Amino acid sequence: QLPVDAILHFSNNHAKPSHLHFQYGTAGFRTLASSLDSVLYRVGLLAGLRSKRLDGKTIGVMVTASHNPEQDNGVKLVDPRGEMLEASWEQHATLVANASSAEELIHALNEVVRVAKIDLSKPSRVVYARDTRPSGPALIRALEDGFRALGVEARNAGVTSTPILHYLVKAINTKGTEESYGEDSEEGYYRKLSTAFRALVAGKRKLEPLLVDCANGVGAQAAEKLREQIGDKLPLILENTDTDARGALNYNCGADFVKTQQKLPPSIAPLLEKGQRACSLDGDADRLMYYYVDERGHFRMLDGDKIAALVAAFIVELVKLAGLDNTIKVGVVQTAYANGASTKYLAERLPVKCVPTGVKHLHHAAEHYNIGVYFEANGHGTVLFSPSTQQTLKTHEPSTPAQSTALTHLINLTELINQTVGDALSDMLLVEVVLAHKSYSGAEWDSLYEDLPNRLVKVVVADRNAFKTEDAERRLVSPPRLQARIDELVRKYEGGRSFVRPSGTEDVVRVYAEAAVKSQADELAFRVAGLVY
Ligand code: 16G
Ligand code: ZN
Repeated sequence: QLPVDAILHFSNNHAKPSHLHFQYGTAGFRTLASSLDSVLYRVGLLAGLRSKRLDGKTIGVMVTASHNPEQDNGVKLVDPRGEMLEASWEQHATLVANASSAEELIHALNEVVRVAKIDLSKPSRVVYARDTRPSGPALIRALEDGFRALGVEARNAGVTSTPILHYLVKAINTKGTEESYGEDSEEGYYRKLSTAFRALVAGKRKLEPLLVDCANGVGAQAAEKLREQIGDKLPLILENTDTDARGALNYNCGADFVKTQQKLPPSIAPLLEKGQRACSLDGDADRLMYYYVDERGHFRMLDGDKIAALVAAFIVELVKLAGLDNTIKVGVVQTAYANGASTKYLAERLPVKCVPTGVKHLHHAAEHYNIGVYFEANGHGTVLFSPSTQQTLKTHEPSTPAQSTALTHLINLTELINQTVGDALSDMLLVEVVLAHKSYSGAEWDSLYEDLPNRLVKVVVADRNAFKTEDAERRLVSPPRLQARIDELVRKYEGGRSFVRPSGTEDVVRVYAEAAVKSQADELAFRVAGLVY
């Protein structure tokens, strides 16, 4: 039986605004923070049910709106292995969030208990955290009321990054087992990453200082703690670390600003010397953008595609050096937004798969390889080593010193990389390891391939749900005949490629276009947008 009285009692303080509809989408629930109180309370209840369903395994709850403006907030559930919430539960979450009254809420919860076959007598455990948004503390209190109502054993991880929360979930659930993911504390996370990093750069030259734009978010605190532990091989200069200044979060800085504006954050511009590497985190430190200013003073962006190219090629090389290229297959997963030049570069070297937008799709596809590298162009990504591959790495007997070194590097990479989800700080250390090993400057990394000019525009339409896609979002099946007209346009452009998809996070349709020259990419994007409108 559900503790109906307790649920009703707390519900009084967390009534749902009647005019709002909530949807658990690619980013969980996300909207203006001021609309989210009832959602947080109900997510507290739901997290408890999810844990009961999984026999008391610990579920994660992260309160953040990532790269979105400071006045927004959001909430996401994390499954026991540190992964995104199982897809079927997204509907349960939406159902529970939209119950119009306290009685309807009980009804919706009972429905979830029935459909998901939940044994309410099981224990429930949750670990939760928030980013630095000023709306965070009040939303956390609403969440905690949900835990209280259901009698959840809840652990507060405080203010931390999204990837650290994912790490904690996995560490807690694997504690004391053979697959232990690490100590279940923030300190354990810093120690794990920095130990692996120091081992991977031992004997390498000291790296040039790296400027880190922390987006005035939670990444600033985490980067500071990492900096203390990674040693002197990589000097980090931390900028935009003001997490108290109102309105500063993600404002004119951060990974999303860099990717969408394709320029330096104004706060970084005066600090950056020609050729010097810099990178931007987003507001919850799960996205990463690199960049530099070239000899001619031009801004050059090294996005998720460039990171994938750098990292995948390096791992393929190590696997070969270790003498394991017949046993371990490396593959890459991208989305339709990946620059065509990156796809070409990668496909010449290893298998590449394209999947729909959203981390859950990339993550699942990457699990099908022995080593799966996935990155979205927006800078979210990681590398997954399958359990059998990790076993192979541990037990393989190298036959030469060179093989032994490569093997040790690969094992250290499994420790350096946060395999639960994209992690800006772990990815940053990964990039720096590769640059150190290859003795690459930013410009040399950049020259792996030349990006095709591209343009992304958004179009406000009457009903974005009218747009349905296939082939990993690269083609429209509805509205009817629209795809044929897009194809006809694309044919007129040299190196032309364009696709249209409904956003999963905003009430718009997005149009992407690529062409051999910039003006043509812009023109193609606007002409396709004209067809959509
Ligand atoms: C969310 C996704 C991100 C995706 C973006 C697309 C997760 C954790 N995040 O931020 O992967 O690139 O949505 O947004 O899945 P869109 O559907 O509005 O283009
Ligand atoms: Zn983020």
